[in-house]
Amino acid sequence: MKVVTADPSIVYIGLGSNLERPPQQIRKAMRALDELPQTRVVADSGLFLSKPMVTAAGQTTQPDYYNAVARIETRLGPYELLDQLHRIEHAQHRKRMGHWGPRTIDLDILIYDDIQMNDERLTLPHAGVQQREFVLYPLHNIDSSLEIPGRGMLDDLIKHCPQNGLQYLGTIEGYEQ
Ligand code: A4P
Ligand code: MG
Repeated sequence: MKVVTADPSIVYIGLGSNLERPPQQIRKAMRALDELPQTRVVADSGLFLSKPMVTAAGQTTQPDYYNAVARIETRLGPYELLDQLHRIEHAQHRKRMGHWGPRTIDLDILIYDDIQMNDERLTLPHAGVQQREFVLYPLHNIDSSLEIPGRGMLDDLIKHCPQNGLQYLGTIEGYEQ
């Protein structure tokens, strides 16, 4: 009998934290991603410091965020992967103070192969990727020639996305804090 092993999917995960020693939260989540079944981290963006997004209500009183992006290869399907991300979030005692509020760790599926979909559990690519400097610039560190399915070429999207004070801090493992 022939065993057929499909190629793994290429997926980009966004990591964000602004509570309880964020660089350590990012480091821990990155390691947890690499330990997921049938999954490995093949590249990361390094660590970035970013200003919190301003909500429609104009609320900005929360700490700055630490952000990073990981490129993973996985044989988990999109929903299986989403469940695993929620498991990692819970393991890191995620507290969520409202939509867009401060959090110990937030893991979003930014891009999953070339899938474009929108249902009650999952929007792919993640809604808003093309406006977020803390997503586009880290993605650019991994692959400057990337195309975001249905949204455009990363190079073009970045031209219309101000850095808004985004700072590159160096490698995730090397950053002291
Ligand atoms: N969901 C749908 N699509 C996806 C996807 N592609 N990846 C659903 C992950 N989840 C997805 O998410 C709520 C629901 O979205 C999930 O149950 C899932 O089924 P959540 O993470 O539980 O809630 P949330 O994080 O409060 O909402 P959301 O919309 O994910 O918020 P965002 O967009 O992640 O924004 N400022 C800076 N500088 N850096 C940040 O990282 N992050 C946020 C959170 C706000 N401001 C920020 C940052
Ligand atoms: Mg989220």
